[in-house]
Amino acid sequence: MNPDTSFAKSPGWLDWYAGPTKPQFILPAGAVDAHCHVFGPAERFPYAPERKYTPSDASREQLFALRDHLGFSRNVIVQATCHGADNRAMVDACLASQGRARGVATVRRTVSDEELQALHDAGVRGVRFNFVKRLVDFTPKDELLEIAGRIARLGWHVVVYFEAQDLPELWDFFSALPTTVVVDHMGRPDVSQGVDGAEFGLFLDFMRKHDNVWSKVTCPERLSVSGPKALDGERMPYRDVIPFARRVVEEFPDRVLWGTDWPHPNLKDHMPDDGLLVEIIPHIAPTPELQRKLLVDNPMRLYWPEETDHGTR
Ligand code: 0GY
Repeated sequence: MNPDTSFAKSPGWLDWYAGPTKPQFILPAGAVDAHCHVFGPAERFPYAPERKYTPSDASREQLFALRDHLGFSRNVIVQATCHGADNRAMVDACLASQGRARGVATVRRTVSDEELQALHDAGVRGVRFNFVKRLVDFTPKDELLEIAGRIARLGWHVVVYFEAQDLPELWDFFSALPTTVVVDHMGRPDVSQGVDGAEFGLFLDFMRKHDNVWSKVTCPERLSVSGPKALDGERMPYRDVIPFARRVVEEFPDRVLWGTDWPHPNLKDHMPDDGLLVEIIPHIAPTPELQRKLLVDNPMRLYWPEETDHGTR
């Protein structure tokens, strides 16, 4: 069978964790899981021919069940690279959510104004530019700038995914973006270099110098070197990542977002229990006020501005 259409999972693929713990940390009312994905189901929403991995399906119903189980009210569903620029699975989930999910799409420069408007009507409020080489092929920066200019007119923002060592090269490009810019997973620091290391210092500097830049303080399970893993009831997992996230939350409380990253694509070692991931939140946002900003006020301002007193640019 043609490997492009068989949708057999990539070798070594880990299925997402079934039956997560109920978190002891009670999320504030209206909390938003601001980084998660849907995958397929492949027979309805085929994976893209240009994908770099084939995941196990993770449907909208399964995502909404996780939302309810963990105590979230809403989701921001980020287009995953396994679906390329075919946003149908993400759009379908947004439309089925009864207003409780908004989306971040992937588009090419060939996207028409009508298609952008249809994405907007479905709940899309951003596009994602991915610079992680194991996930995507290179897209020229002039194409990305052109897209950014067009989506800015819709009031959308740009989500960027890159690895820490690439920030110096990307700095000028990011600085030229005309929208709010949301960085995935704190720019993926190498946590073994320490929270006071030069690499993370550059990222903090980047946020200091650009007040339109936000960060998702997400993915400790991806960044952690020494764990412990979010398994077996461990309520303070990935301790080596906590100081990084806490530093960002405390310095930029109005420009941070949190999400599960369910269903956790491309983890090689283990799959986290999402209930235990939620237990990390009070360690990175230690006061109720910081928790409310991180989980409610900030994502609402960015994704549901019409429901807040003031929007964001
Ligand atoms: C994440 C991280 C990853 C994958 C993707 O779109 C994607 O395929 O985002 C990764 O492999 O690091 O944010 O889900």
